[in-house]
Amino acid sequence: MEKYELLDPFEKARLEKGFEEMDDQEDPVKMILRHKDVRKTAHNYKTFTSAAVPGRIVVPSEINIRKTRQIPFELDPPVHGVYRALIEPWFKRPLQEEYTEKLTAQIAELVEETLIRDQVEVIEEFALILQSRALTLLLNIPFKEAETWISWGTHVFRSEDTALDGDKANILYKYIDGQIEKAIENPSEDLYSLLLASEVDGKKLTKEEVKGVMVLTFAGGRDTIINAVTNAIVYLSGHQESLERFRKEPEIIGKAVEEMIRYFSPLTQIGRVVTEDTYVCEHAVKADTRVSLCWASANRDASVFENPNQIVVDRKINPHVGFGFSHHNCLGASHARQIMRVLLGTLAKKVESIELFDFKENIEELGEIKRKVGYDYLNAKFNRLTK
Ligand code: HEM
Ligand code: EMZ
Repeated sequence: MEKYELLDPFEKARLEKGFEEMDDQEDPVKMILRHKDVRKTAHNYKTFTSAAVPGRIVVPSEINIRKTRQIPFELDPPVHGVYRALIEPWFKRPLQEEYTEKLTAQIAELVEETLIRDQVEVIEEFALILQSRALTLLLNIPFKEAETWISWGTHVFRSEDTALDGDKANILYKYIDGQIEKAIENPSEDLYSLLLASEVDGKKLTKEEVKGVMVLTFAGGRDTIINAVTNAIVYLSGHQESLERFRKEPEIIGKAVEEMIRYFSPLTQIGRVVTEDTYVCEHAVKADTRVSLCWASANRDASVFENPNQIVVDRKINPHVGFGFSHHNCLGASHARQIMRVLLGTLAKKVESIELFDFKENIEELGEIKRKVGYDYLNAKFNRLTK
């Protein structure tokens, strides 16, 4: 197996049954595996709700480490749409030219810092730094704030040895509470201040609601970006010819980004809670149990994607669900796409090849199924393009 490969562990169950079951803290999950079923279920919020107890739609469940409802993620229409509309324009700012220029400067500097090193640990010394620095642009916050976020490690709720770490989560919650108080005293042009000034039905958002948006922004955009960036580096280490292609045909970079999101599927699945007795793939499911939309499986469905287990950098038709589907589709997608486009473009311009040394894979345990989603650590060297 090539080092960059992320196998599809769902194939057999997807073909045979269309679903797979996993246990999770005594609240089992029926994972929905086919592209068609994932999309259909994502639409049907009346039977498959996101507005359950905070943390329950996440797998592994976060109900024991989180009381704050993440907004708009843990709401259903029509309320969902009201909150989403408040922040959607802000999350489209990454498409502006000035934003892209700043992001390009950040990433060019980081790649330069990496090129002069004999060895770099890609997770902590590249992907985490890139993600944190870029987030200062999304929040419109001073660049130096990234140093605090870098010190938290890759995932804000998980740590090396425990699936969910309450102490670690509390660091994030305290930090956000503090930032909200600062923004109340000293409003500025950042996301906190925008939220604090926003109204729903003529009423200002509560501090708890502001916190709900901010926790989601920090948590949802962290290990997803880190995995996307790291997997891209590993893929390119085995595919120097793709770097060359991006140099010669920069117009395909957008397609390559979509293909990498499909193939890597940095967010494996997100759950829903069943509101009434129903059927999933002809299989009875009871009210108040959990199902999940398994984006990673849907993205390898051979009835939708030709050669699903290959990265085809210029894949023409690519209806992947890596950023979700329907009303909850990823609000951070513009930011994530810009990061990946700028990264691939910058690497193509400056880097000839990437050498990999030792690494440890990050394997998610999903009942019987194991899925590689990224790396715990990965040492590499970037070699400068001299021609
Ligand atoms: C929603 C994936 C990056 C913020 C989602 C959903 C997916 C997803 C699959 C749908 C969840 C559902 O249906 O319940 C990803 C991937 C990313 C990424 C693969 C990176 C490659 C980000 C970033 C941010 C972000 C950078 C913000 C900083 C959000 C928000 C939602 C969301 C706010 C909820 C939208 C809603 O409920 O209307 N993401 N995400 N994501 N994501 Fe992302
Ligand atoms: C939640 C989730 C958001 C969750 C759209 O997905 O991402 C996960 O990484 C977090 O742990 O709390 O924000």
